[in-house]
Amino acid sequence: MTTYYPTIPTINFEGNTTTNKYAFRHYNADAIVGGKTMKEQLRFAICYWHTMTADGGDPFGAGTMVRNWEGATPMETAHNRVDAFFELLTKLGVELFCFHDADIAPAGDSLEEWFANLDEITDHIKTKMDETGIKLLWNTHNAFSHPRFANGAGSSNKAEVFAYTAAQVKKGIDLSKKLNGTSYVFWGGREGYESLLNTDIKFEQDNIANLWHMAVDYGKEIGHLPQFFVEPKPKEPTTHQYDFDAATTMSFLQAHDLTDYFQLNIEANHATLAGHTFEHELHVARTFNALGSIDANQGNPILGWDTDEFPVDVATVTLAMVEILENGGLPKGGVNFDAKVRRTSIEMDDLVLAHIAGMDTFARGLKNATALLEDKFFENMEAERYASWKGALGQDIRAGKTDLKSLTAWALENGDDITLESNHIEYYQNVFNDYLAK
Ligand code: XLS
Ligand code: NI
Ligand code: NI
Repeated sequence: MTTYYPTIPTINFEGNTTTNKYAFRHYNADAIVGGKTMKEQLRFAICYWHTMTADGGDPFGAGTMVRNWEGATPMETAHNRVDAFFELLTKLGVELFCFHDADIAPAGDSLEEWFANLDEITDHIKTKMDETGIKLLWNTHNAFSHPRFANGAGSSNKAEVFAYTAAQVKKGIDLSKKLNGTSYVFWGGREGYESLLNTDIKFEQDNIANLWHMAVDYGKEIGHLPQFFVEPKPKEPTTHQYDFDAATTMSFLQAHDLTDYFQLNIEANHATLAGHTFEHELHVARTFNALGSIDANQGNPILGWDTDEFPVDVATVTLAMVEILENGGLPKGGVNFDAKVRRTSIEMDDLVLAHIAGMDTFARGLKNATALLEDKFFENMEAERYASWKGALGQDIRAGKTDLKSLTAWALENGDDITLESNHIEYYQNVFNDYLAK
């Protein structure tokens, strides 16, 4: 059988003193951390788009990547990619994957031809899944690249584009059923607007909600209802995206009666584009019981766009893992590397090395977060900070036993004697750093 990675062995755990670059330094799949294996805790997934179809091209220049799966026809390339993808997953020991319809099969000359190509390629994918035990975490539709989506998809000004998108969503759910996918993602793409001079926000948002309800209804009808996720992003490609951040998206889901079927897929780089931290977005999602999955990557603070770099920042990933552990894991989701190698990382083995880096960083984050939680780092600090709420006044307020009149009476008698204690935040930041060094 052809191998696309002839020089790459199966990647094993060797510890951080190893000099073998094709080894995990921290990720030890079967080691127990926090009561479960690292594999169960982290649920790694690899995405098809960056790993199999990105070529390193950017707005200033052509692709740079050297890839060995190009075939004589687009379909031959698509088939080769399936084999190369499953070889990569297997060698890294990653058991979940994600894709867009547009990533896996060429669009051909008509929608009918595209659907036929998708059927053929997913037959191939299914064979590989059966052979390896690798599972589909989520799939999605690409309703943003083709020129027809210039004005959005579900939010388009043209009903015809809405109908075309609906056909892609139906096909996506059919493929999810065929491959027994756990979840299905709606990322906004161009669902947003560039100018209010010509936009009716309520009209467009109602149409998006209508599309999502159709997806739920169709899933029920065919007896395959994946967990739906929305992936918030504040901008890019449109100036104002409707799913700006976790809080905005939750209010949209609540307003349109969709919270029973939709959770959030939080991407690190989208969080920072929204002016938040990754952990903030995860925490907000969690407070709504809606933290479903994550797109693991990181942005570059010096650049203001979605650079989708592999996650290597141990401090951020530690805080993200705290949120994931406090969420009870990501049972319908996973840690999906929505990340691409840099334009200068042109060799095939960079795909391997980049995923090793991301997996090791999350393994470190998991170990650090588990230690922080076991030591009650946050619990103790918060207990101290919120101590006054344990007193008689705080308990009465929380229990709903007070009103503005009774609290005014309290304030008139005692309010001039309020004293504040220090947060000692620098001390806690210093202690937090100890956990990163372990
Ligand atoms: C783009 C998004 C996209 C989604 C899937 O910024 O991250 O890749 O994850 O459509
Ligand atoms: Ni993403
Ligand atoms: Ni993104």
